[in-house]
Amino acid sequence: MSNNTTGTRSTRSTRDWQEADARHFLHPFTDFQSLAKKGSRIITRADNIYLWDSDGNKILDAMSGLWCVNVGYGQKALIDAATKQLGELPFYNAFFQTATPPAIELAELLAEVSPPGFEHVFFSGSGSEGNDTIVRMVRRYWDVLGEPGRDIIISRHNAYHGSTMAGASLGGMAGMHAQGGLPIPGIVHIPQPYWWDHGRHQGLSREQFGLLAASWLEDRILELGPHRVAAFIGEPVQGAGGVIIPPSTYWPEVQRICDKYGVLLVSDEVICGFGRTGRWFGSETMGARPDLMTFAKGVTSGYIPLGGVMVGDRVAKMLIERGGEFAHGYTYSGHPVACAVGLANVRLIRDLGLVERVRTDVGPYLAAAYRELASHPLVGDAETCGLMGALLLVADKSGGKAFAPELEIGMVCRGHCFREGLIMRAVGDRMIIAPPLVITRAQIDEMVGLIRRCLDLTLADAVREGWLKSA
Ligand code: PXG
Repeated sequence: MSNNTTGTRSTRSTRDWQEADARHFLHPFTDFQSLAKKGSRIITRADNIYLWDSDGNKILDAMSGLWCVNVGYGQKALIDAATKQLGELPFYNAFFQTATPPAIELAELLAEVSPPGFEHVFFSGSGSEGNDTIVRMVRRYWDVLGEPGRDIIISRHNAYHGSTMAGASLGGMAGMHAQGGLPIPGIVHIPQPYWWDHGRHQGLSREQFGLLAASWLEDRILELGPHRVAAFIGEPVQGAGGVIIPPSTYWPEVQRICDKYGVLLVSDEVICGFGRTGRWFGSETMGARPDLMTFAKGVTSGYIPLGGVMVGDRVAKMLIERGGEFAHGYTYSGHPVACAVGLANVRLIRDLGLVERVRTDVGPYLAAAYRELASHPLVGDAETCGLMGALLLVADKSGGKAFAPELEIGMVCRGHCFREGLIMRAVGDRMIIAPPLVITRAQIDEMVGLIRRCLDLTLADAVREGWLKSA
């Protein structure tokens, strides 16, 4: 037990927080021992797009917390909704012929903002749980239809679908599969639609490559036998994988292939949902019409945990009319406080016109800034989709050669960001952002100024250390 359990927030020093943290708190996706040596940065408060740490440093949060704080920090409508609901009814379940007003009203509102054909929602507590629901629901659908052997779900390498057994199995992260005997049976992976790695060297245009990458889905369906393939799942834009924006030809072709073989199409909207790409859902931006959509994060702007699945008519009709009891659910399915916050959040996104703003104003403004960043000597490729952006760092701009992996150039750049008061993630050599949707043009200028400064500092390191390669 800690010897300082009585300390109040204001009286504990950063050092004290770090020591207690290292003693007791096992962080997600973390090398515990190495974090204990370095010490965590303690984040104590936030407002709009900024965070403050326990030493009083102000930080521009270009990652929206973890891809979730779409409306920015400190929104009174969300705080009030939570407070009011906590007082009125902090919890009741939805299992035994009961429901609560916030869960019903949020379900109603989600059906309204979703594309046509989505009238039903199944709530979970997170994106990972939402994808567990996807696996259960997809297989149940084919069971009810009398095709129980149709149980394989196709996903992609370098996808991220969560960290539960099913989520991590659907995901295509080799490091996760290596721990704990994953993937679970019945989940297979095809290569991702990443032009830079898989299409550029073959001399294909991005559009040509998009069709090729989609054809890998058809190849796999035919290899397995269409009667065995239940569903295909993908993120419209891969987030955790490094903001991999597929060519415009990819998703329409994936849609055509799924239609051809009757395979269910699942769009994991955990990151892309709720305005991130400039439409309510990323699949709308990408030109796909999924049967199921996983959501989480942006549904409450991360103020409180909530996730779920939007269930399209094809699946809903089968489960409702012919399925009997669906033996699946969570204590917190339709949690009233989470749903009250979700309701306030989705209304706020709508009232502030944030989705439209991303599509027609701040999204294009960020895209223009990134076109300029593309000329930086370290940047091989710069792309955005709505308010997601990626910069690929290269050792030789003219030939696009990569840095030696052991240099961990992304982490070098991230270190500069950390010191300069900017949160930008590194995924390998891709530097990625996904700022709150409320960010203004002036704040985008500020953010891009910081990004440029961190790139300059990284370039100076690379020159000094002789890491750059010539063409
Ligand atoms: N699907 C997608 C597309 C996600 O991005 C999940 C599912 C799982 O959601 P929960 O709520 O169970 O975490 C996610 C989560 C990263 C990072 O490193 C990304 C996520 C989570 C943690 C880290 O970018 N995305």
